[in-house]
Amino acid sequence: MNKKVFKKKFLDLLTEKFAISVEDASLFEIYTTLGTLVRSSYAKDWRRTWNTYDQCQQKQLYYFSIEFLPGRMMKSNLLNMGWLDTVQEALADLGINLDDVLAQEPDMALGNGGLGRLASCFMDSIASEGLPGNGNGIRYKYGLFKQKFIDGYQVELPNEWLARGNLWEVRRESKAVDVCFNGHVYLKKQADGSLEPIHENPTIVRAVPYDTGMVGFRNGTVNTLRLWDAEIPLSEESYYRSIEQRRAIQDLTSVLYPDDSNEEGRRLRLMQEYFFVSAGVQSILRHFKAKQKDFHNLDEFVAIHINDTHPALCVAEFMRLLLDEEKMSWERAWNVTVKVMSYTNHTIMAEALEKWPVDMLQSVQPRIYQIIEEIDRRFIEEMTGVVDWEVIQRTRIISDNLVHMAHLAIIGSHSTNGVAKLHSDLLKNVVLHDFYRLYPDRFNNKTNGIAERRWLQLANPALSQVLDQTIGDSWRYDANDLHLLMNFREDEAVLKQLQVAKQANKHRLTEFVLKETGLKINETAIFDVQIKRLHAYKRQLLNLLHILTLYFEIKEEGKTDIQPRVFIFGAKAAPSYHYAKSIIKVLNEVATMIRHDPAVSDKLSIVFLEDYSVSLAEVIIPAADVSEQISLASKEASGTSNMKLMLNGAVTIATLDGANIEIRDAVGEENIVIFGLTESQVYDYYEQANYHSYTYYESSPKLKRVVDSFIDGTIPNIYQEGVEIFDSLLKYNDEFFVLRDYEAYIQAQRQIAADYQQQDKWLRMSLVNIANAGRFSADDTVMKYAEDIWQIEKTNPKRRQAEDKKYVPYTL
Ligand code: 26W
Repeated sequence: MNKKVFKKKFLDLLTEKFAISVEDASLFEIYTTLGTLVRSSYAKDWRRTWNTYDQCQQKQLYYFSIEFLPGRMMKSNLLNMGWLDTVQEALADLGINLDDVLAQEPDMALGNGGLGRLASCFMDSIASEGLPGNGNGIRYKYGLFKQKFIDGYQVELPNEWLARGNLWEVRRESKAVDVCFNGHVYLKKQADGSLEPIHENPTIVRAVPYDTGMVGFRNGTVNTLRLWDAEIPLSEESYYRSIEQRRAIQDLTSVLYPDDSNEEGRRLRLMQEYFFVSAGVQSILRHFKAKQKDFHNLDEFVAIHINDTHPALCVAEFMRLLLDEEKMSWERAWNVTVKVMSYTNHTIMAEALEKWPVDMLQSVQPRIYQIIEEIDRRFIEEMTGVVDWEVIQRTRIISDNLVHMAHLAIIGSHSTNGVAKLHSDLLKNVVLHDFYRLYPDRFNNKTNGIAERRWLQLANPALSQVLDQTIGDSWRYDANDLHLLMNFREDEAVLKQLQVAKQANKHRLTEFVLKETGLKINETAIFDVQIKRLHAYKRQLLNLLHILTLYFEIKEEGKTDIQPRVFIFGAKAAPSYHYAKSIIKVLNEVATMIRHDPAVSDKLSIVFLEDYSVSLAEVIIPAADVSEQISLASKEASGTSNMKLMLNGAVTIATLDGANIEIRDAVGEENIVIFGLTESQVYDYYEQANYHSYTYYESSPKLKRVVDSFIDGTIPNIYQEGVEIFDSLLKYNDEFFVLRDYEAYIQAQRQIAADYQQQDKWLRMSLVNIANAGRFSADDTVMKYAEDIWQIEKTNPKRRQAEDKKYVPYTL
């Protein structure tokens, strides 16, 4: 595939599709033509990949996640196919800027934050490692809401991402399955005395799969992301006459629930969870059945991964099909189910652990509830006499009229892992300690990783070029080779090149901010970045206390030697999360106050960018100098923005929480700035219940001045929100120890300013962070999952070589 061939094919297809010449074509028509070309080119490999798995009878992984956050796919597909540079140049020859074409693609934002993005990073890595893995999720018509700031307040707008179609998906009508809800089930005695469950007058929904190719990096592997949509079953057309009934079916997959840490407990959410689980499991067993294999060793061919508790019904649905359809005995069905299933926990926040009311689950899917009841009864029976009754009470699946989904996932699978060392230890020693005692071998850690192709090669071509010139391009194939950069930490020329690349990215972001907001930011200032969902435990409020401290030091203490800083925020709050929305309002009001105050605006500025997304992160992260990872220790399971910012040369200011600890281990104390309570100090406070935020407010005039500014009118237009925050810190005793960590944080920020002023030192710190970021590659993470949990293998190299010999890289 070369420029000449590409241009010919592209212009021919443009004519064929739109009967126009490139001069008259709109950017969207050019985008659609390019996408069609790309998709048709990897289609052959997509089919061959699937056939290879089939012919090799390979064990396959099915990664069940209610969220996927791929962002845009065009540039990633072009990179992984090895077309990016050629297409960029060819289009430039035709007077087209590839970036303008790429901007035509809507973000596929079918997720809230960390969990969804991790699933998409994993999809990219599983394909790039040549592992037989598929994604299974929901094709929401509306993605995560679009965020607008009206008068500083977050306003949510519908995100109709499919409005102009989606050229990456293939509708697979023939692979549709029916999913049953509601109705009631009774057990009918059969002639042979067995009891046959009869599901009477169920609501039947047709689940139609839409498949999207997951293109591996330069290896010819194209795996499948299957997203399910709900439709009215053809046969039932007549039955669902009323608009309401028809709407209810369509509503099933219409919208992504925008909460990422607080279970709303809505019936529709539970139906969504069962919908994509049942559709996915049915299609897996249908495929397996077609291969006439023996169901008893299903686990040799199928691995199902449960991404947090949202797909935990996989355990019961798998049992339902093995029992009711395949007539397997309970014991044998259970045995194979546990071997097939594995579960990842992504949060210890109590309010995020799903517990569904018994009567709700019973009415949504009566047969599934029956099976869960039996799983629970047998669990209790098995544990009775083995462990104390209290332990059984605490670990059983159904208690206080609630179905504890994490308990079902742990009892029903052979592996439960956390997403960073500290998090996995907290699961074993605190949150899931009872289960750890019952099943010690099931618990393990798999520290998160990121798709370094997207977060470096795609997002940061300037730095990628410096790396190619300095250490060669092997890092593009194995991110661990980034470590070769360590040999250049004393090399002035290389440090200078890193500085130039960072400055170019800061300039790019400055231009973007100007275009999007009209704000002119000082691109020589420190770009201090906090990008993640708005949540009290992530402590965007602590970041704001530092900004206000600098503000008053300038305004009221006449301090002048303040290192200019631009504080960049990206954050959506769940629409029902009132406190988080108040923090957004106050952040925006302080931003306005500073911008309009010439005494400080040359030194300080806050840029709160609207509608944070994967694509926006790709512009912000390469421009970051400082990475804010300041959650209260023990609360952030892992974090992944911390890894992305490190990879792009930002220096991290962090608490010893989640994966920040492993980042510190990777770069060394001198290349990161750590502060604040440790997880054990936090737990000591919980034990002794002796934290009184007031004492910190009273003991520090600086802190008192800052906290008082929330209610004393210093900050305009925040009366209600100011009081809410003031009370949360004092009256309600500051749940996330913001005042307790304030002093240490301010000191740490002083350290950052001092280090930044010594640019050679700073650049060396930046280099060491880039060089050691390879260990957080999702390629390595998924390989550990594959070896330890899923027992899946890359398509055997011998077969692969044979295939490769015949295989011609992505031709046109
Ligand atoms: C029921 C509502 C709900 C929805 C989503 C509860 C919890 C979630 C997710 C589990 C929240 C989430 O995204 N957790 C984040 O997962 C990342 C990937 O492992 C971690 O890096 C983050 O630390 C964790 O907060």
